[in-house]
Amino acid sequence: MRTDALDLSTMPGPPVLPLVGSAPWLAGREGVIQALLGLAPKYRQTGVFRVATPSGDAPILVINVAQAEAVFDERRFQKTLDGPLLTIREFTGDGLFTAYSNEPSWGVAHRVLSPGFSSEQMERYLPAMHVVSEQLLASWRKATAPVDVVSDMTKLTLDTISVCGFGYEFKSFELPALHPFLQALGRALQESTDRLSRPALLAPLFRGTLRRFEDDRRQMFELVDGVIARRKQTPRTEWPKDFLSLMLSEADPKTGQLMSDENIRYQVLTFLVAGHETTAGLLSFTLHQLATNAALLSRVRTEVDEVLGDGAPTRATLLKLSLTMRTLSESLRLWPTVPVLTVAPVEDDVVAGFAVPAGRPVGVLVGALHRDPAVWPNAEVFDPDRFLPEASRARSTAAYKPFGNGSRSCTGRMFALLEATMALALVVREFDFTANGPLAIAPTTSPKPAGLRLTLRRRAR
Ligand code: MNH
Repeated sequence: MRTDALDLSTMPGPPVLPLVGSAPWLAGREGVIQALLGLAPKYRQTGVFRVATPSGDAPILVINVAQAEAVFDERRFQKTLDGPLLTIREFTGDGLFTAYSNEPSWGVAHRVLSPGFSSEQMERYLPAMHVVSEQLLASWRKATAPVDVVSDMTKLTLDTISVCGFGYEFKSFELPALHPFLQALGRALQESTDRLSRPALLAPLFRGTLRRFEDDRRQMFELVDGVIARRKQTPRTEWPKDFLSLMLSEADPKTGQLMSDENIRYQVLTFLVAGHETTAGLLSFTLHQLATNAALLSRVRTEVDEVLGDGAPTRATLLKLSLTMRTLSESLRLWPTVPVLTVAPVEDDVVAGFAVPAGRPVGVLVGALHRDPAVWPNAEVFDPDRFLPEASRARSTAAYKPFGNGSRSCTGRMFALLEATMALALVVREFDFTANGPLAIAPTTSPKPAGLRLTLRRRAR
């Protein structure tokens, strides 16, 4: 370690009080992440700051591109788990998202599941994605009141990933409320964030909450184990080519190892966790933007009309919707739905001049990185053209990380973008819509617009 590195305890940040840590500076209707984003501009000079949560975590947060470049070097820093991810791991175990990089099961699953994300496979998922999108459109055609966007986008993304992932139909658009499994999943995810604001000393008093978390976890395991058992009882010749079949039939090309049933259960839950809130949030933020930005809506719609016409979307036509996709990219810049990436130095290292011991978690506050004025001029302005190829090439690759970094980055990225592009294109093709107010953000684990409702009208054509 460099000897001139500063001591970590001198890193700037809001005051830390006994018992509650920096809670007064982290409170707010929009939740901890929005509070951190509000604090970030004060610390642009150093590019990092630290806080203390009531739960006793003391995250170091990187906010500038220059400092992020160092922590995205995988030879020096590796993904680790901290805060909410540790709670999520209680039900996703050593699944891809919450595995430690040095756990052998990560490598096995990464190799077995990679073919499940090939372009060929995407082609296979497309019809199912289309069916679910059509269910959304059908429910919106019938709507007699403003629609609850986050709820509907959640139904869309959950049904899509569960059908494509393991052939399970929640039929969310036919149910008046979210399926009990999905409620359990939602509560368990929320618990992962709520724990941050619970003073460590008081945590044992939250017995009811803990018991409910246990119940929710059991309920999730039961449903998933049932799905796995049923697939195994079905003759192999009838197995669909989905993630579950891959996991049950393919051995790891490197070790020859088959995935264990327990690990497969964790992967199924991982796909549900990693693959629904994030995409639902992305679609909701984008719809709010389009509802309040008539010029952009008109440009996107022109593109959709020109490329799709009245036809059914295919992978090839969706990939031609370049402005629509840039709009999604710009949404993820301003409202990244995975708000923090956590890494730790492999050996004692230095971040922004501060000594960080090996293994000490360091977070990258993605929304702040995506607003670094050194790289993003007029950062608060929504401008999809920041993602024109030339502009993207001119930027540091560390400047934009909505899908994470390096070997631990999102394997579902293409799946998510195809799904979101399809849903967005079909919605703007058919509806005009207005939002019920300016953007507010909900304090959920993955940020989402709070209380967003759209008033829909079938588009005059
Ligand atoms: Mn996804 C990892 C963002 C959609 C499956 N995803 C990650 C990471 C980010 C991320 C960021 C890395 C997290 C970290 O470093 O700790 N993911 C997204 C976003 C969307 C998304 C913003 C939608 C928009 N993800 C999806 C979908 C799927 C999926 C859809 C599944 C079909 N993601 C994963 C998996 C991982 C992951 C699996 C873990 C990869 C690994 O570590 O090997």
